Amino acid sequence: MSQPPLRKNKKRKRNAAVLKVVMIGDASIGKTCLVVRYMEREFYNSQSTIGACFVLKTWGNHDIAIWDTAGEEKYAGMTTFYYRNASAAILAFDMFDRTSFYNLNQRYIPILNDVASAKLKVIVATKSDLLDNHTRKVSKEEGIELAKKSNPNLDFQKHALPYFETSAKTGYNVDQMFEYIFEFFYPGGLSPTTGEETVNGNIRLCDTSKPLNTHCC
Ligand SMILES: Nc1nc2c(ncn2[C@@H]2O[C@H](COP(=O)(O)OP(=O)(O)OP(=O)(O)O)[C@@H](O)[C@H]2O)c(=O)[nH]1
Ligand SMILES: [Mg+2]
Repeated sequence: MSQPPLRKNKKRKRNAAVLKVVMIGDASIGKTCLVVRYMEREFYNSQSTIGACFVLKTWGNHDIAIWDTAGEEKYAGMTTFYYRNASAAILAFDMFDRTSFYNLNQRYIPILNDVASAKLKVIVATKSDLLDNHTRKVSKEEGIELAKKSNPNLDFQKHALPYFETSAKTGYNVDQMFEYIFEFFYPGGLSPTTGEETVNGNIRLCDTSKPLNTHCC
């Protein structure tokens, strides 16, 4: 009896992630909540990250690794390991915590520049939902200035300024921030190319709703 013809597998092969994005900033400023909001469309009180967590985002035909590093001081030695080979960095601070902004400039950016030649550094202010009842400690102008200073070779005629004010709680500007990065590296990345199926999914190798010691690196 003749065999039925093999059906062509329409699923594309998963490639090794070629783009690495690292999230950097002080503890409790909301890095993990940003990733959770983007990947899972949810907001919940996450636990402090241990070391670093990794998620894989599929953007069109591209796999993008997002590394969410721990901000707690005790992990400072190990987290810089995760900066290596990063193409882009999300440098986040809490707009109600001046020290977290100061530390980007004084601590994280110099280390990042030492270990990786990230082409894009996105400055991200977090917790904008609190603006109604709290006084911000870092102005928008200061954030913009740092974004300009951190990306001296960026063509601002071609690209929007890499500065975002965000809220993981409401979702404000979260998609825009991540997708600015993906579009920067893969313009039109979500358009189907060569008739191939366009996939938009994710793999998460860290569950922040559970004790993290067995999930994080
Ligand atoms: N109001 C408000 N609170 C937020 C927001 N994002 C985070 N938080 C709060 O800040 C806490 C810390 O957020 P995380 O995302 O765990 O902070 P982190 O920067 O990942 O901290 P580490 O993992 O220790 O480096 C959360 O549990 C929330 O209570 C936000 O957009 N709005
Ligand atoms: Mg975290």
